[in-house]
Amino acid sequence: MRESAPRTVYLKDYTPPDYLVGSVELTFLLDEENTRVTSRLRLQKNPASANPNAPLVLEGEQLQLEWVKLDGQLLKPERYELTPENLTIAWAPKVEVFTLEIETRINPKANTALEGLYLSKDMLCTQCEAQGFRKITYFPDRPDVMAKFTTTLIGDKWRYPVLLSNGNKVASGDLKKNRHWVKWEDPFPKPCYLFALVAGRLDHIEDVHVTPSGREVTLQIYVERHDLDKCGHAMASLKNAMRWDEEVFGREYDLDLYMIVAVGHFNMGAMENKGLNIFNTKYVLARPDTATDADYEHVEGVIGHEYFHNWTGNRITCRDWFQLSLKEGLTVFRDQEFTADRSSRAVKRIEDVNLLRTRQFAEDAGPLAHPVRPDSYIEINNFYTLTVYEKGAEVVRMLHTLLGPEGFRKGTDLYFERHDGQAVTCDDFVKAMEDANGADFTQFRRWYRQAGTPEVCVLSSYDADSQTLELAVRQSCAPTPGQADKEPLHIPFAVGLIGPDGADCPLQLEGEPEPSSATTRVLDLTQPEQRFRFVNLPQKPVVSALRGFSAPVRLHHPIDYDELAFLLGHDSDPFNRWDAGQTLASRIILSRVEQIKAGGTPGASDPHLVSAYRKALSQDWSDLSYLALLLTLPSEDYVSALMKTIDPEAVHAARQSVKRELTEELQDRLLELYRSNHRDESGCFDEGAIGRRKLKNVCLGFLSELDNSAIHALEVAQFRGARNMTDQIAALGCVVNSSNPERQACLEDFYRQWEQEDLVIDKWFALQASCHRSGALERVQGLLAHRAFDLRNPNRVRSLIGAFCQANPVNFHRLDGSGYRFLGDHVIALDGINPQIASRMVGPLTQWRRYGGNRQKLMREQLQRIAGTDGISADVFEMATKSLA
Ligand code: B3K
Ligand code: ZN
Repeated sequence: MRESAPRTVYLKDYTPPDYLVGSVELTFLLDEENTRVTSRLRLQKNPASANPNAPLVLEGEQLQLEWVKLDGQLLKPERYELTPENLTIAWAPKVEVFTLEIETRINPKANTALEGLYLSKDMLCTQCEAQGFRKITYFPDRPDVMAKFTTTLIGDKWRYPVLLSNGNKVASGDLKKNRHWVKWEDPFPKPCYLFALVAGRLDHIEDVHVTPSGREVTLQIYVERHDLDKCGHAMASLKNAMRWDEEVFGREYDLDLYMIVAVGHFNMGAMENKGLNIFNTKYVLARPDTATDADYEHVEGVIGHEYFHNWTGNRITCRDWFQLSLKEGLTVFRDQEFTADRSSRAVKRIEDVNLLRTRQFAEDAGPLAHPVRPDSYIEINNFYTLTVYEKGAEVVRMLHTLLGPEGFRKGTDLYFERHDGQAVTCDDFVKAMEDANGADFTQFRRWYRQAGTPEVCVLSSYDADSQTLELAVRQSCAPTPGQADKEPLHIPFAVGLIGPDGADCPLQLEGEPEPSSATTRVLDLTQPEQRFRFVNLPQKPVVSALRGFSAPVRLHHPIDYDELAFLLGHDSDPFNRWDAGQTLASRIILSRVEQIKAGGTPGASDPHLVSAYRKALSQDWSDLSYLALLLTLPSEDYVSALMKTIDPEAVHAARQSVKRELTEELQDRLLELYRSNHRDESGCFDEGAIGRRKLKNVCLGFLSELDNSAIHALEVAQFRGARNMTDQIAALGCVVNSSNPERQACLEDFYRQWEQEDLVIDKWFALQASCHRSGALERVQGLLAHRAFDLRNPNRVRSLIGAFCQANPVNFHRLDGSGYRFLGDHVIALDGINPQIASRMVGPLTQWRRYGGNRQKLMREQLQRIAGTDGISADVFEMATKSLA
């Protein structure tokens, strides 16, 4: 056990900082194992501090303190107190402004947690959000202390020819012993979590962007030499993102230089450090033969996301870490809109909602449920969650829906004008939206403080005599940990009515003089129960509820198979059209689950689904990516989420059997579509070529269910002939998940072909880890010993251990508990290396309540074992104990 439970931090305890930092000058004498950091802080008392006699408390962890000087005078050790977490000077000068100088030493090579200053291969780099700066030097490490940073980097010319930090390069020079120095100055005050440095042997590509006001911005992307030919897409993405933010939000960039550095060892996707973004290579590098279409899209999305943070995060930052969604929810909303504008809006919306409904809803329904603005945390790194990011973005999206695009833009304009240069709260953001529009979001604010997914039930009744349709809508929300009683929320509920001819009906609510021009109406749900009566409807319409997924709620809308098929055929709302198909397929898979559990042999294939598919397959579609989604069966995770108690084997078997039957019925058409869309357009990334690849590969996925020699040959031909990664990996996936006799040969060839490309080898691991054939655990265990596997590289850990535990439910949840034990072992092993990554891996175990008795017991056993491990980190401790509570 840990010796003592780690400390919990509460939002209600927030107080303003006692001291402010005007400026800080940092000097780094860089060395892999012994870096010397000197800092010179200009400090002053904060007039807003509640305590005029407060001691000066700085945060610092795992630092070796050399000396401290106050206003130039060396401090004797009795003048300060040093603990493993703080440097405290009880008696700070009473003068207005004073100077504190500190020297510390750190060992980047020993830093396997990848937080603070660390080594990625031969490159030195930093990650400071949320609280990594305290592993570099003693500092008031909180986001509401914003300071001007000047940074001088000194290093060996051969090892560290490139020396980068935030802002503008202002001076450089040579030193004795083959060393050199570079000085950087960032004119914008920033919290220390946005500090960054990079030193290493790097190459770069360069371009220029001219902002509307005429500022010429130099854009640079730094990578290892070997990757220089994989940066073009990232650069194009950056330029697109800059233009988009200028046009859509009226925001332009504010420095003369914007740098991105790609590193191979990174705990998450990327980091928005001011002027010097540091990225996981996964979200920078892309070449048609090494990256899939999905990778291309993610690169553009993440480049956009980090760029957009320059205004939503950096210029205006968070007052405290409870406000994390202020920057993350808003920035995710912005990157979603960017991608929607750049590609297919409907497809983007479906992908985002899919993620939200399968993963965020599970988080919101589990033991770790928390509000978008949490009330407390033990380890803030555990709160970079789907709730803070994705649900946070949905909350911003609802404001956009309620205010309309112009009203929303007025709100963001006011927000930027009012709070530029400040550290603020989610409430300040909502206030700006209200003030700019004369709106009242008092009730809406509950979305920030109330956890859990609301349930919305809709009942409709049509009265032919009065030609009216009444909607009775009820909302509720189940209790979540620490929140027993829930209040009703302000839910924007978008509905449309579709007539028997398939066209949208004019919408006129009782009491309105005439129908509105729009055929989608956003109803304001504010009460536990409300009724809405639509008039002037000569024929009974079908209700299309929650169009565009206008709120992050679980919808209950009793509607029969025929109506679902009708919506799938006619709904003018592309999200709801797709969703009708998903609901239809889920119901059929779920009834198959019941048959399987009852020991019965599955009945004949379901006529509703077959005819719906046949219809979709026979139509002409302009957006083939959309058609590909329409044809994709709901995932096992999605179907599981609809069950009271999850039975992973039955879900897997049921979904597979439905897929196989559909294929048997429709194989000719699937093959025809496959053939007509299978062309070599490897270097093309227009919507057309991407759509053709997506559709073709969905068809191949169905066809591979036939598992016969003709299809095996087709798979292998695509695999061997592919000149782009989308086609190659899709074919390999089919090969590996079938009984194709060339399975092993293809896997070996793929490895040999891509041995030098880390990101492609990650795909090779992930593909095998998520293979649903039996024996996956043994194969994963074998791969742990592979020479390319490394527990210290987060991308590798995610691609093997993460993929097995999160993307292979039927194997992970093996009834003997061996999957759970495997995860327990690796969480414990990883915790000693990198607590953030270990903590992320705990996720699947936290869902134990959703499974049957024996699985529950086995999962709990692992959580107990993890929580009881000697010296376990606060990160993992919080996840394990909260999910057991
Ligand atoms: N702000 C960073 C996330 C930092 C995570 C720290 N554990 C990336 C992003 O959301 O843009
Ligand atoms: Zn972000």
